[in-house]
Amino acid sequence: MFDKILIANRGEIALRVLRACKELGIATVAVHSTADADAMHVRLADESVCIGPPPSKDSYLNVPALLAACEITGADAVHPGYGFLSENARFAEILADHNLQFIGPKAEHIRLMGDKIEAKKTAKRLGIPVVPGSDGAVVSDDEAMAIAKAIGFPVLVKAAAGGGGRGMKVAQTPEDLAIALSTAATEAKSAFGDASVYLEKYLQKPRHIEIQVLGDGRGGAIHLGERDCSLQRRHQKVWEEGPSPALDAAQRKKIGLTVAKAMQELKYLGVGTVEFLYEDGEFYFIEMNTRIQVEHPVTEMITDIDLVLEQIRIAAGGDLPMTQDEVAIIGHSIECRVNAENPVTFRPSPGRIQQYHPPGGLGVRIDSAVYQGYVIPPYYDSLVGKLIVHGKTRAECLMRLRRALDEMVVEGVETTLPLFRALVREPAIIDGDYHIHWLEQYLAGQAAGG
Ligand code: MV4
Repeated sequence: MFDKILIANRGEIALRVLRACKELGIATVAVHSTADADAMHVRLADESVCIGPPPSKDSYLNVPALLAACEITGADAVHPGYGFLSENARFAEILADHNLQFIGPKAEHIRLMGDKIEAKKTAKRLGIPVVPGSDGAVVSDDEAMAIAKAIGFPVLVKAAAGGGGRGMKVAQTPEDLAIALSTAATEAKSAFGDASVYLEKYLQKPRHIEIQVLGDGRGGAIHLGERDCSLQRRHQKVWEEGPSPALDAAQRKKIGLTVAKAMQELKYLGVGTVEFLYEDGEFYFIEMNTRIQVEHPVTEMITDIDLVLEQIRIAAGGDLPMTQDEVAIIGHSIECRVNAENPVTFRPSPGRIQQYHPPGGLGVRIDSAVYQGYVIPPYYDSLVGKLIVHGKTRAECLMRLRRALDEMVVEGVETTLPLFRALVREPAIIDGDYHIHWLEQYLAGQAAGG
């Protein structure tokens, strides 16, 4: 096992990793920008190192500064959290070159899944269902038209180097296709330096369902059920829950075992998430994330597995914590991402938290690094904290969420709490009857006075 882990992140995930390290008896090193000197992860870590000025590129993304921090503290492993350097294959390789263990997947798998075309080809080869479309990059308008006509309009043009919704263009009809191809390629070239695009059938009202996996890197891999992340705004997830209200146990088992088998064949190491669009009873692979995700607590609550702790154990060469047969999905969990933003305009609202009262009680969890008097800096994401609830059933979970939201107090900055208090009373949410466009349509209706 590692002796000392450097946590190359900030905010709630830095604290989350720190807690797992404490439980494993591993010493911790926090790193921070000058803007984060008063942060909770800095206070709770055994040691801390200032790695640069506020902009992320000069601090949390500053690889030489991180290597120097490892050197001076004698850390033997680095946990990247999510975002920042968590899916940077080169960073994983540089750490290895310095005899430091990257707590994450093999660099080759990070790189493979970062290329959306290669990821999709790999998924298909491993027996995972994919969206009908081009087999790789499209090279000409004529080729694209032939494929589009074969799969049927509308089609979606996606950037190979994209992901998370960047560089996508819908072509509703054959007349739209040439423009969709050229704008997607131009945008992809300027955003990612790679103009390659590929084509997919456009799914109109799917759900976003993702399968959590855990692999030992030696051919052992299990799935831990799914999370439904359909409620999002501008590709930012707002509410995540598990199990998905759309699936039954047989569907869960079928897609879960397909994904687990694929990860066994890949010899995947660590935690990962295989993302699908789900429509009319069918799953369609879109991407794989090779990191711990923001919404991982939903899975922790329904499986009683500490994903961050297992991630660390596995990075140190440990075995999987259980067999697939021993994984049980218990009850229901919902996570709300509470952001320091105006609940209507979503404009960021950094500043001092004047009053803070987190909710508590049975089945209520808060993953947050804020405290009363803390000043949310303007330089980073606006997550105040995640409210995660668990119940025996979805109905109990919703009841508990309503109660917890009513208890929670965050004053001094604007937050998205009022949005969640409205959502838990919406019939479509209560019924679990929503899709990836539901929230934006709901917000448009609210803005129109509906
Ligand atoms: C799609 C799609 C419809 N059809 N692919 C957006 C982010 C990226 N991960 C994939 N995305 C989509 N891919 C096909 N073939 C619709 C989306 C999409 C979306 C997906 C998941 C969650 C929210 C979304 C919001 C808009 C579009």
